[in-house]
Amino acid sequence: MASRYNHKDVEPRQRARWDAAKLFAAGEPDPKRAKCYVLEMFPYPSGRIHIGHVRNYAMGDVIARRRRAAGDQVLHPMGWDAFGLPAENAARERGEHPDVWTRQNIKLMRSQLQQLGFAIDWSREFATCEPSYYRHQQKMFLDLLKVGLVYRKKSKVNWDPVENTVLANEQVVDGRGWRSGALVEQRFLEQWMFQITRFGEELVTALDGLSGWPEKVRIMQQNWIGRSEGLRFSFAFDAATPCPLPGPLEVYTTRPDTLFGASFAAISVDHPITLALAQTNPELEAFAESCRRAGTSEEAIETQEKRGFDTGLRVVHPFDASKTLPLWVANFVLMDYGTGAIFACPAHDQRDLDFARKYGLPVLPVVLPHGADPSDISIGDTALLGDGTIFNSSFLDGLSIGEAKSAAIAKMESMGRGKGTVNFRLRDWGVSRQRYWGCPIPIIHCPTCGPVGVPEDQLPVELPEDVTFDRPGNPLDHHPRWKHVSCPTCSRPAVRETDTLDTFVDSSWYWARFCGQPLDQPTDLKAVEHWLPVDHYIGGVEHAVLHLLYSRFFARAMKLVGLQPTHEPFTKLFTQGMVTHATFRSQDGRWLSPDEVTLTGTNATEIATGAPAIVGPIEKMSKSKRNTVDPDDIVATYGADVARLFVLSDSPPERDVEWSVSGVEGSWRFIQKIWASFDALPATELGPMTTASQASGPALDLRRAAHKAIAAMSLAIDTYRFNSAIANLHELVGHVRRAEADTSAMMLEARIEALGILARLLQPFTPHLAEEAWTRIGGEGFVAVAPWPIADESLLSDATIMIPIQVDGKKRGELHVTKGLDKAELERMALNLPEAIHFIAGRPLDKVIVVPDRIVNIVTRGSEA
Ligand code: ANZ
Ligand code: ZN
Repeated sequence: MASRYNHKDVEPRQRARWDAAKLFAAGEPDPKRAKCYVLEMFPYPSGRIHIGHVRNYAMGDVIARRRRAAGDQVLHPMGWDAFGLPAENAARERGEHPDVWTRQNIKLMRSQLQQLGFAIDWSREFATCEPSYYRHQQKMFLDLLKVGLVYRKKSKVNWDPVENTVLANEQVVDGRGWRSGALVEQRFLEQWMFQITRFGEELVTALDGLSGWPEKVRIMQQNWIGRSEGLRFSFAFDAATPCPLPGPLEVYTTRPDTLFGASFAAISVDHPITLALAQTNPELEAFAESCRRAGTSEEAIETQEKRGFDTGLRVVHPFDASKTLPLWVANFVLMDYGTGAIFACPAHDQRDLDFARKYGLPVLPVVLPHGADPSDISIGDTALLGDGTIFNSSFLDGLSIGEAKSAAIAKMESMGRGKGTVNFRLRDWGVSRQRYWGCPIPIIHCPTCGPVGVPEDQLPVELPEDVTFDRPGNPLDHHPRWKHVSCPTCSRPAVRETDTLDTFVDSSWYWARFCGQPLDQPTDLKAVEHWLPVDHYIGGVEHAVLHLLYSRFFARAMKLVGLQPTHEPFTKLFTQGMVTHATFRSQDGRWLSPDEVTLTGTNATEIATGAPAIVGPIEKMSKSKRNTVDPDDIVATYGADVARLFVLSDSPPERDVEWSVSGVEGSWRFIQKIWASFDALPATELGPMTTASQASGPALDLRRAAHKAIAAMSLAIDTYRFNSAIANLHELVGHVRRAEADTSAMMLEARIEALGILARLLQPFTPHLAEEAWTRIGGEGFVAVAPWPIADESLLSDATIMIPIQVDGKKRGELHVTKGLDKAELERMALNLPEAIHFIAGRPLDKVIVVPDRIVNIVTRGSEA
């Protein structure tokens, strides 16, 4: 009698077995085994898990489970990125203490994750808001301070007026706070800085070695770091128009080859010379002020119209003393890039050209496009950006752009006027935040001694619990007692630093702490030596710049102070797509959740009112658009295995997957079908580790299908093609079911072998079902730790291979055939291939060269191939 698969019974029972056996504890480092550290970006405990989390952790879990079964020692931990603003907002809005709010969320989300059956070593769980974690972060801060990687600087900062805090440049998106969306203001504040630029060069060059990272992420990192090679040189001021400040004007350029095309020089509205001139020039002051109001961040500037102000000063061309250039103040020159001053060559730079056209400044081309005639080069509104040969440029004439750059730099250096330099867009990382719910910065400010590190034996500096959120600003600052202490050096009254660390710091090194958690040190040296780097790191592409860059910085900084051994923390990186869902709106614009509408064809009706509803685009699930699904509901209705299977089916994992009820039901039916294939096995003495080596005919076909599934799925999982792996599962299950009609002993043997393989292949995807199935067919212990099946090569031999088909030595098509086909057969197929017929184009054949399993080359008469 066939039994229906009941997830409500199976899933909790199997999880209880795993827990009792502590199956997923990583254990002490075992140098005799291969290790595999699988990590998904740890969650922020915002409330409940969403379906995107399910997809993220399901991917990591598939890898972790497969590697464990393959014999690796696997570390697959979980923790909580628990500091951050939403906790403080909850405190402000609901009067709940951030700590209480955070812990409640963690508790709920932990139980949700556990329900999904992830093979996680929960014994290593921690939250970054625990003093037992952040004390080590404070110690590291002091360690890095000693080696100069932490320093203090008064600097212009991005101020988020809604969050009342400083933002890193990376956290400003299009001139707005990345979280609040508020327009960012510029302020001057004392800041604690991490000197990420010390590793600027290395952070770029090491990208080449990160072959396990998506190309697009490497490019994003590279652009962010923005390494450029160029020249710093100085303009002397024309004696007729002396500068109010002493010294020449220093500029930075990446195009010294275009120097003879210079038409003006320009400085930032915040340049010291601008500030000096503005003191006596109210018109300039007004101009500068209006530019500042429009925003001086890179993003703000890119979108603004170019505006300028002629200072009336002139500078002398460094290569031609007879020529002077006007000096402008321009809104597109950034103060904190290069030197805050440039020379402009409008012919070969669009920004410069726009500016020159607007203010009637000269445009002189100096790069002649290949093949162009110097006499009819004219430039309209589009700058010439392409390659070419230098002309109109005295000693640079005739050189390529690259050669001219080198020659101009050499000349400038020999004149003692400049130096070839490397410049980075990357800025040091300001980490001070005026917030309560973050890691306290372990510094005491003494009026006599200045900033003093909190002595190590007094760490951690814990957050006070009794804080109030009834007024804006930092509760640590308002606290009546917390900040008042005595100076560790001179014992006089002093105050604590009340800024806390940017929460990106917390997530920059947690991967090292998971390896081992000694009480008195940030890392366990033996454990980090064993486990690091992380072998598979999985998470959202939204972290492609900030979080990954900061982690790469921290790896280097920690290595420098001897806390862990690796430069690059993550060997392989996988960025997964999102889970999307249809959206609907009522006629009056209310968002409707998908279960509030019925769909007939492409027409939607709001169930409650019977009125037609508007079908919106398919979008990332979000609460505001009401198109979310709650993983708890899915688990309750269909089971954890269905949820896991669905989020990995259908779409390649780097792409978005669209949630649909029919899709989920499809996964549910598949699970029923899988169970039926196990349940249909008649009683047998044979176990799931059987090898049906005597099989022939259809039984051999089944064996082949099973072993091909092993090979295909192993590869698919190892290359993050989880959807293909699931497609392989479908094929194998189909084959097993079709074989059920054959009740011969030989087939029964092949079937038990196939089912034994199937249970082990299912294990990473639908672990509860796999465990139940394993037991059903007489498997011992846990399928979760049963050895990963190994494909028998001899059974793969009829696997299809690709054979390139050439016509006269050029590849024109391919044949996908079973291995081992003979010459005659291959020749016949190749000659019948439409692409081959097309390229033979009716010519008589000279010969057909066939190398079985490798290639077919069709040679026509008269050709040389
Ligand atoms: C002259 C020139 C001629 C330039 C030309 C470009 C093209 P990257 O590659 O991003 O490093 N620049 C330098 N400092 C600047 C600042 N503070 N604000 C705005 N622009 C600045 O960019 C370097 C180029 O950007 C430099 O090379 C400079 O313009 C400009 F045909 O110098 B160039
Ligand atoms: Zn002191």
